[in-house]
Amino acid sequence: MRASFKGAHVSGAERIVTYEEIPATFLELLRRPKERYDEMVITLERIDQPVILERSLPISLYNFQSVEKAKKFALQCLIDSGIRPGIAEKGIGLLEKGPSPEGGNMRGAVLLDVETGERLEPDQFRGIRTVRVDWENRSKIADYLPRTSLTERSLDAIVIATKNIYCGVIAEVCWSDDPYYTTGYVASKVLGYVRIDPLKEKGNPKGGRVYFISAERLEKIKECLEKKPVLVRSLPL
Ligand code: PML
Repeated sequence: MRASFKGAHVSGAERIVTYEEIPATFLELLRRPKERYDEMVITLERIDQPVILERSLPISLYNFQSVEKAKKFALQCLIDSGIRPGIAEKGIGLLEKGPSPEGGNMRGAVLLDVETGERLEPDQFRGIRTVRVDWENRSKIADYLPRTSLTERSLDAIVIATKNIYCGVIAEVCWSDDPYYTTGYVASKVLGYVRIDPLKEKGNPKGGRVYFISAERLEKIKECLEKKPVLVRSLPL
C-alpha cells in the first residue's frame, strides 16, 4: 500500500498473507495512514513459497540524553560491525542532509560500497527497496508490543533489517523521515538490531536507510532484497 498527499509520500506498508487473509488485510491497510492523503494504491501480487527465517535479529535498546550522543553511539555500532569510520560517517551524513541528490528523502535505501564509500544504487532518487518481507504471524507478534517499548513501526523495521542481513547487507543505519519519530537503529549480523533514541530532533523531516554492502555482491543483494519472499517466524524475546 502506498498513500500520498499532493504527490508526496505519506504512508506505505506491505504484507505477505494467505489467500483467506486478503480481505482483512485490505481493510487494515486502508486504515493505516494516520495523516491526510488524497491517493492510495494497493497492489496485490501472488508470490512463490517464501523462505522462512526462524527468528528476527536480536534486539537491544539504548536511550541517550542528546541526538549528538546517540549519533556517536550509532557511528560506533557501525564501526563495531566492520564498517570503516569514514564510510560509516558518510552513511550517517547522507541521512542527515537527505540522501537524494536534491537533499530530499528517498523511498528506498542508499547502497554504500564498504570499500570505497561510493553509492551503488542505480537510481539515487528512488534507491533500493526491501520488499516481499513480513512476519509469518503478524498479529501474534503484535500481541507482544504492550510488554515492550516496540511500536508497529519497529515491527516493520525489524523484519526489513532481518531480511537485509539475510540478503548479505553488512550493516544498516536507519531513522524515520516521520518528523515526530526519533528512534532509529543500526543493524548488523554482529550486533543484531540496535534501537537508538533519539537519532534526530523532533520536527526534523529528514531520514531514510543506508545499507553498507560489498560492491561485488551488488547484483545478488539487489535481487534478494527486491525479489525473494521472506517470512520471519518469531521475535527473539
Ligand atoms: C524502531 O522503533 O525500532 C525504529 C523504527 C525506525 C522506522 C523507520 C521507518 O520509518 O521506516
